Amino acid sequence: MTISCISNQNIVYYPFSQYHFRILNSFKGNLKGTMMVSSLPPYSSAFFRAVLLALSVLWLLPEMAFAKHAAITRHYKFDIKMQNVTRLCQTKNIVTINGQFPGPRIIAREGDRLVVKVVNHVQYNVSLHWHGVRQLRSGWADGPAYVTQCPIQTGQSYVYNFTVTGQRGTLFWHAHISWLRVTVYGPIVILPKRHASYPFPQPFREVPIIFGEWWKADTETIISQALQTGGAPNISDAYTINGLPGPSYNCSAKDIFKLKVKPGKTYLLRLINAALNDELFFSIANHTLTVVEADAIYVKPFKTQIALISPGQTTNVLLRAKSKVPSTTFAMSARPYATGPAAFDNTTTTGILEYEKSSSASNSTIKKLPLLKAALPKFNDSTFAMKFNKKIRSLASAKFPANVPKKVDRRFFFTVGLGTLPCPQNQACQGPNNTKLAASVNNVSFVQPNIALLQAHFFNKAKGVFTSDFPANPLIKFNYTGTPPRNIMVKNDTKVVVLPFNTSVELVMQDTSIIGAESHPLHLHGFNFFMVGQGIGNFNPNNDPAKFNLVDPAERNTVGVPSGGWVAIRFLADNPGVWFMHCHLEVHTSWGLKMAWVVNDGKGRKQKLPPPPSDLPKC
Ligand SMILES: *[C@@H]1O[C@H](CO)[C@@H](O)[C@H](O)[C@H]1NC(C)=O
Ligand SMILES: *[C@@H]1O[C@H](CO)[C@@H](O)[C@H](O)[C@H]1NC(C)=O
Ligand SMILES: *[C@@H]1O[C@H](CO)[C@@H](O)[C@H](O)[C@H]1NC(C)=O
Ligand SMILES: *[C@@H]1O[C@H](CO)[C@@H](O)[C@H](O)[C@H]1NC(C)=O
Ligand SMILES: *[C@@H]1O[C@H](CO)[C@@H](O)[C@H](O)[C@H]1NC(C)=O
Ligand SMILES: *[C@@H]1O[C@H](CO)[C@@H](O)[C@H](O)[C@H]1NC(C)=O
Ligand SMILES: *[C@@H]1O[C@H](CO)[C@@H](O)[C@H](O)[C@H]1NC(C)=O
Ligand SMILES: *[C@@H]1O[C@H](CO)[C@@H](O)[C@H](O)[C@H]1NC(C)=O
Ligand SMILES: *[C@@H]1O[C@H](CO)[C@@H](O)[C@H](O)[C@H]1NC(C)=O
Ligand SMILES: *[C@@H]1O[C@H](CO)[C@@H](O)[C@H](O)[C@H]1NC(C)=O
Ligand SMILES: *[C@@H]1O[C@H](CO)[C@@H](O)[C@H](O)[C@H]1NC(C)=O
Ligand SMILES: *[C@@H]1O[C@H](CO)[C@@H](O)[C@H](O)[C@H]1NC(C)=O
Ligand SMILES: [Cu+2]
Repeated sequence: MTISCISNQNIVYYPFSQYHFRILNSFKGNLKGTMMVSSLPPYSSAFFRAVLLALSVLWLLPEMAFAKHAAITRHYKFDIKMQNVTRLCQTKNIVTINGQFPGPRIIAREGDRLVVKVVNHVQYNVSLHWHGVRQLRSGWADGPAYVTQCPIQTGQSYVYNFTVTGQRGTLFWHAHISWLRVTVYGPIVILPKRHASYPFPQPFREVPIIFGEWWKADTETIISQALQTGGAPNISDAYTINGLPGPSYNCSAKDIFKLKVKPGKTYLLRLINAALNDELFFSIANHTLTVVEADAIYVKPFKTQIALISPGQTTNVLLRAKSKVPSTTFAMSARPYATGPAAFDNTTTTGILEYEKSSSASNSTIKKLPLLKAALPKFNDSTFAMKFNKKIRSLASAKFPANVPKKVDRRFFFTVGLGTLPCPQNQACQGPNNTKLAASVNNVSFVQPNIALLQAHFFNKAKGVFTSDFPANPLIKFNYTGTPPRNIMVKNDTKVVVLPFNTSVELVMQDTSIIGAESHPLHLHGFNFFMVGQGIGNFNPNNDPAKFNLVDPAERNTVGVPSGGWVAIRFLADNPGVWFMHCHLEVHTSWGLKMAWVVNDGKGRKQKLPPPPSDLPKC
């Protein structure tokens, strides 16, 4: 059953709006596609009640007829267009979807098909990635430019068509070319199947909290300047919560995200880190968060005052409002967890949590309430980071098992970190010792090809595009977390690892101290993996595997390789295609900290990648 509709995205992200899922909560079991409304006035609940009423009547019949097999197709139309947006006293023309910043919210239930028609009206080449969606046998819809598709060029369009299988929670979508994701991003909300409930108490409201990063200058200029000079790109001017920097920045008194809560109620905050280059600590003053989900997988609930969330990660937390209306408001703040050698944006973004007074209260009394500050760890608190990441465990229940691969077919050991490239002749470079800064995996700094790897693979035209000899181990062994070797030059190349279908993979990723140890949030496309182990210093293949957690490890798509340490992951290569793996600090991806896994077709009918859709963009 297909429903054609366009979503009602305009209620989101208004300064002072609550950005609540009123739609979801009003619809309850009756969520059906999205609404045929393209442009709405700023938030008006009366208006929405009217629309919802109309829609629920409209959908009453199909709802009953299809109650048994609930999976449906949801259509979205994404127009990529420029929009003037003012932040920090400056107006900037940014790339957006449908003129919205942050972009529209995608809502689906587990099992639904999503069909997103993307039309590019801007001067840039663009592709979109549905971050964390497994894309089972739908690799053509994954989106990283020159990996699974050529970019959508100006004036062209592409339909992303995929189902959401075996996932529920929060993910997000973002541009996947150059640095355009700085403004091109939005939430993906995956609800449980109809009549399925959460493995935690049903929240009263659900609220996406997307962290972003804002530059006053043009970010495409910033990254191309940096790649030219070989130096580090200019740092951002602010972080944002749902696109709003908040009161700690100049000119931002009106650009504050406010969350209004009712006393005694429980809220589900869907945290998403869409910042380009910074892992973030997040805390709400005088409130405790209960983590219930990470990367669209339920986790064993645990309480914490502070959450750590890396770019590319999503985390659902429950927030229980105090039972009585307090006489203060509470800061919801985020600032970076930073371990690297480079300068970073050390500012703090703040939203405000305030309690709704019973009906008669006026605006002015709320405004006068003092704001309680949130306490956050030191920027380089790696002890907190390690502890927090250890607490994230799969539910590993009968209903939500942790299917950790127990046997391993192939083992890989990858170093991840920085390095240098020689400075072109007749140029001065800003990297160490007149070099260009670079980054690599096993000393291979990935060079983007001119056509998509997946096309080259599918049509047997790899020659001249990529080679299949990506090293399974570092070519030169050294004390990865000790004194770096004399030669820290990387080699740039386009190499992949080829895996037979259903290979069970164990991968240890080891940070290096070259130029500086640093935490790297590594993101794998096409799979969830289990984080079976982590540690500080060099991975020890004799002692460390015995300590691996094969019972209830976190199942994720993005994991922080600890600064000066290692992480071990396992995944089953059960999805044919070409799957990108890269650091989700965009600057490191730009420098080459990326590679790809080619997973061949299996023998079975349902183990093969179908041919590309006819509208797949051409290079
Ligand atoms: C943005 O502002 C500039 C300068 O005021 C204007 O020329 C341009 O048309 C605006 N663009 C959009 C998309 O509104
Ligand atoms: C999406 O993919 C499904 C399965 O391949 C196909 O049946 C459907 O026609 C596609 N829809 C569009 C709009 O391309
Ligand atoms: C980056 O910062 C440098 C030094 O402050 C400045 O000269 C340059 O113009 C900045 N680049 C951009 C694109 O703003
Ligand atoms: C904020 O504005 C004040 C006064 O104009 C200025 O001194 C200060 O440098 C500004 N701060 C930032 C972060 O721009
Ligand atoms: C909130 O503040 C109250 C009063 O100071 C204190 O008793 C309580 O422990 C605090 N709770 C949290 C979660 O910080
Ligand atoms: C942020 O960095 C600047 C420049 O290095 C420094 O002057 C400032 O004290 C730092 N602020 C914080 C909160 O650490
Ligand atoms: C509260 O503020 C809104 C706009 O910010 C205004 O429309 C409304 O009249 C105010 N209500 C009271 C009771 O002051
Ligand atoms: C963390 O930063 C502080 C300065 O803010 C420094 O004194 C300390 O050595 C750093 N710790 C680590 C582990 O780098
Ligand atoms: C830069 O050169 C100096 C002297 O040759 C050397 O000691 C240092 O290790 C080099 N640094 C890097 C990052 O290559
Ligand atoms: C690696 O270097 C670190 C830091 O100097 C040192 O503590 C450690 O013992 C070294 N490890 C090995 C295996 O040599
Ligand atoms: C690869 O490295 C060489 C220097 O070794 C450099 O000249 C070339 O521009 C690099 N290519 C890319 C695409 O980065
Ligand atoms: C856009 O992509 C096409 C195909 O790869 C390429 O030929 C063209 O140079 C790109 N244009 C820009 C502005 O990057
Ligand atoms: Cu990195």
